[in-house]
Amino acid sequence: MTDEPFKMPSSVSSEGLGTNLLAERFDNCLADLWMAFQPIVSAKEGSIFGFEALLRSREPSLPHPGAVLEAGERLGRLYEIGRTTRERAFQEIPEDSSFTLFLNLHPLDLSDEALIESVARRPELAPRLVLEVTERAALTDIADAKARLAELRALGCRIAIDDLGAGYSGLSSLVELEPDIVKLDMVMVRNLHQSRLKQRLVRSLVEICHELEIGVVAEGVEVEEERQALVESGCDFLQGYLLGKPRAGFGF
Ligand code: G
Ligand code: MN
Repeated sequence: MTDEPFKMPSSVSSEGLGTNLLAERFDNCLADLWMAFQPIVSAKEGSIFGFEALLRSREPSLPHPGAVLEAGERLGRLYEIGRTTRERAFQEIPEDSSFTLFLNLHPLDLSDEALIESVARRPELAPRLVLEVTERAALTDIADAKARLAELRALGCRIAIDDLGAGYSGLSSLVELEPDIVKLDMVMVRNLHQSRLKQRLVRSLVEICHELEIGVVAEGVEVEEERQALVESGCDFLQGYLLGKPRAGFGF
């Protein structure tokens, strides 16, 4: 017996893999990754407000975004994920459109000079960007995180708190980041119509956000009853399989 924690088989987790092999798989993944886009609609009208860009991997050993991020972290190559996904998403956005593009940031991306540069190079795009941050890795660990966010804001980007209510993104992030938008995690959305407590919480949160001029997006909306309860709670925007699954391009 050892005190070693249980390790997933290497086909599932990158843990325990040789660095060279992992690097090879990571290279393949980056060379071949694609972006899915999921619609975010206005709660009242159902019209498209924007799309969230979501990383998708074709590398079988790194099948989902979590695995890709974990590999990037282990290899010290996390920046490359952000750089590649931004490049792909910016390439794809049609110039004759005006929707908002939501992009996920890893907190470490904030210390990457290339992030600010990539936004500064596309001044016409910056006001259409919402950068989503979570507290998965505490932002307080990143030197100058707030200064970087301020720079991005000065370029015209908006900032969203992702996964609010999920545990790793708490109310303190509201105070800390003063976001333009909050994204309510799907744990708060799931079966909202069946929980008076959730309804009360969502309603209060929406009220506070509106007082602070923060827009509220509800994530992971799957059924009509949830949609209805969210509209009644005053949510501004909806995202989830009910409204549209993530897929290639900006179809709806
Ligand atoms: O952490 P973040 O909120 O960025 O992750 C969004 C993830 O949630 C994406 O991987 C997306 O595929 C997934 N997703 C989007 N809509 C739904 C939904 O309605 N239900 C579920 N279960 N997952 C969803
Ligand atoms: Mn997100």
